[in-house]
This record gives sequence, structure tokens and C-alpha cells, in this order.
Amino acid sequence: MVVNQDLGSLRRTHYSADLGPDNDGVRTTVMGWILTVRIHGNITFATIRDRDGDISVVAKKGACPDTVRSILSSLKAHSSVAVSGTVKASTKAPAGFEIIPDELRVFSDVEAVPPFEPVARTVKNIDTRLEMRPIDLRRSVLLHTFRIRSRILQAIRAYFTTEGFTEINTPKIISSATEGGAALFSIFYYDKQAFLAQSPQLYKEQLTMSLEKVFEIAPIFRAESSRTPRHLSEAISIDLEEAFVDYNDVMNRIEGIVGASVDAARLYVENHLDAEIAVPEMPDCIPRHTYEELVGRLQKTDSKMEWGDDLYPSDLKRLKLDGFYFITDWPLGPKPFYVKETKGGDYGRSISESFDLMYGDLEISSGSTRITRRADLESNMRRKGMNVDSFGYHLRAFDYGMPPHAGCGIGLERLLMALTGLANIRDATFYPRDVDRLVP
Ligand code: AMO
Repeated sequence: MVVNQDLGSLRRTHYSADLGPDNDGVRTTVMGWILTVRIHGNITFATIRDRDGDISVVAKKGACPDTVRSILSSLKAHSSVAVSGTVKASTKAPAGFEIIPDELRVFSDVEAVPPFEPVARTVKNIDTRLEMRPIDLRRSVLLHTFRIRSRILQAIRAYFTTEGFTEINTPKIISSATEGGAALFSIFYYDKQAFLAQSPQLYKEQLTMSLEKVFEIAPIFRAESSRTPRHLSEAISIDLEEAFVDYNDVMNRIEGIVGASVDAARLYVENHLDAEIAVPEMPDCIPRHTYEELVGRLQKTDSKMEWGDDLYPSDLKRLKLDGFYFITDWPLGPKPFYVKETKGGDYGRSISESFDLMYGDLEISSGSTRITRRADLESNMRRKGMNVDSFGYHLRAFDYGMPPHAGCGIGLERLLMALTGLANIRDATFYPRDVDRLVP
């Protein structure tokens, strides 16, 4: 077999999505990876997959050079190739056209038998796939999933830009915990101990003092000890923070962000029916349930349920809540030190101006109105056993006109799970990091 790794001056003229039966007779050069090769007597049928989809190549004796047909016949799945030839409309080909090749270039041949086929819709063992992640991502279900992810990100950035937000980047190497000490990764920073940021919380709050409306799309690091299909050690968080608003305004923003994401995902799927992904519909407005209301409903059937208990996925399943909804006004106790207490809470119970956005029993986002008084922050920190001095760099900002402000963090991978029906969060990220996985 002739393997010519040089691209030289050869360039692709079309992606698979650019071609169709209407291009009958057009000369083309396509590039991609061999998906399948089948030989029927004097005819070799090959399928090439590129970024957008599949292209049929039909090499028939007499209709194309013999060397092209014999090399094509010998290729294994995954080889990377370029094929030049003529488009022929064909009702037999899945995309309504095929290419009659006259030139074939094999950039790289396949040395080993892959552990799964690129055409497989499901491969049982996720670890087998993750070990070969770059190859796994050639499977069309994941190709579509990650292209939807990219569209969602574009739509969210467009939303923020239109609404007057400024994109920020905050340090990921930090000196102290923001979301509670347990889930921190500790690292060496020259001669000091430092940590990987659990969230941009304190920095995004500080930046509302000048820019007012900020957002960041960046990694957050959580030393999660549990192995679940919804937790990663490194996830992407879409964080927003806004001055002169409260948590109700942030929930309205989330409706805009989720709405834009749903629209982007639905548009993609409408244009790629082969994706076989069902995107949920966006309700006119996302229902809001208080924590109090849901606990009350649970208490009717569960005598052990007490005010203050967390709401676990099993509880939410019992309540038969599905689609997107908010749970608002959570008990203050377990909330991080920066979350504002609701004035005049009922029954003498401390509640907070906070919410979680849920999709079924999956938490997608949490947010709150923040505390603006330094003294309140300090007393909360002491109550939680935190070292107030180590937050001096943050607290000092509160002496200089901290505005009322509120914000939230939305887990990108969890949002993608909700919008594409993924069962495992590891498939919502390119190279997942979890308790057991540090490579690839
Ligand atoms: P929280 O800790 O609830 O809030 O995180 C916000 C959202 O981030 C996502 N998320 C995760 N996704 C995957 N794996 C994880 N281990 C993981 N941890 C969190 C979830 C979650 O809802 N600073 C606050 C946000 C704010 O108030 O602005 C915070 O970090 O989707």
C-alpha cells in the first residue's frame, strides 16, 4: 500500500455537509477517516467520515484507476485519507450521492485493531472508550453532542454580550477555599501551599464593583470523593455576577440563558436529524418552588422528613418534578458564607435568598443574593470555623462601596446532559477527570 503522509498542496474542496445529489458531476476532494470498506466482486464501497458526516465512495472496475480500487479495498477503518473524484447522484447512497474516485491519498494507515467500531452508537464499557478518547469522539453520537456543546456556548456568549456583560478570567490558583474546605485540591506554589479554584466566587463578586455585569466560562476544580455519573473533578462553570440585582433577577437571567441554549440545541438537531438527540422544550417560564413548599409536600408521606434536611434525588423523584424548575429559599445553615439571609424568615427559621436550578433530579445551577456588609461576612466565616485573616484580600474590598449583587454558577456539562439526554457526565466533557482518571 502507498502511504503518503504529505498533504503537499492538496486541499479539501468540500465537507460532507457541502455535498448532495444537486452536485452531480462536480469535481471534489474530500478528506476524513475510513469508516467501512466492503468489497463486492469488482466494486469496492467505502464510507469516509468527516467532521460533518459520512460520504460514500464507490470504486468500480473500469470506472476508476485499478490502483485506487485496490488500495481502497485494503484500507482498515480509521485510516485517514483524501479522495478526489466526481460526485454522482445516487438514490442508493444514504446521503443521496456518491463519489467516483480517481485519486486516493492515504495519510496514515491503521496499525492496531481498534477496541470498538466508529459506527457503533453504543459501546458498553465507558472506560474502554475513554482510554481511546480521540477515536471515541469519531462516533457520530459524540460528534453531534460536542457540536451542540459548542453551539450552546456560542449562544450563551451571545446572550451575555447582548445583555451588556463583560467576559472575565479569574485566577485558578488561589490561596483559600470559597465553597467549603472539603473538596479542595492542594498544590505547591513555589514555597507555599495553594489550591485549585473551586469557583471564581470571590473574584467575580469583586469585579461587580467596577464592571457591574460579569461572566466567566472556565474550569472549576472539586476534589469529589464520590464516583457518580454527575460529578467531575474538573468541570466547566458558566458563572455570572451582577450588581444592583437580587436572586430573583438572576433566575430571570437563567431563563434567558437556558432558553438561548435550548434554541441553539434544537436548531442544531433540526438541521442534523441523524443526530437522533431529543432536546427538551423550553417552558414559557421555569416554575419556581420554595424549599418550604417541597418539604411540606414530602412530609405528607414521609414522617422522618424534617425542615432543614437536604433534598436528595430520591426525594425529588418522589415529588415527580421533571423538566426545568427552581427550588428557592433554601435554609441558610449549609449555604456558603457569602449567601444573604432572607429578612423576616417564617417560623424563626433562617432561610436564604438562594436557588438551585434543577432538571428532574439533576442540579444544573445554584445562585444567590450575596452579603454586602463586611461585618456580616466575618461573623458568618467565624461561625463556619473559617480563618478570617486569610480572606483579608477579599474582605478589604467591602470597605469601599460594595454594591448589592447576586449571581450564579451553571455547570456546563450538566446543562449539556439535560439538553442531550446524556446519562453520564463523562461524555459531556472531552477528557474527563474523576477520582480514578488522570489520563488521557
Ligand atoms: P455550586 O458549588 O453549587 O455553586 O456549583 C455550581 C454548579 O456547578 C456544577 N458543579 C459540578 N459539575 C460537575 N461536577 C462537579 N463536581 C460539580 N460541582 C459543581 C453544578 C452546580 O450547580 N459559587 C457557587 C455558584 C454561585 O453562587 O454563583 C458555586 O460554586 O451544575
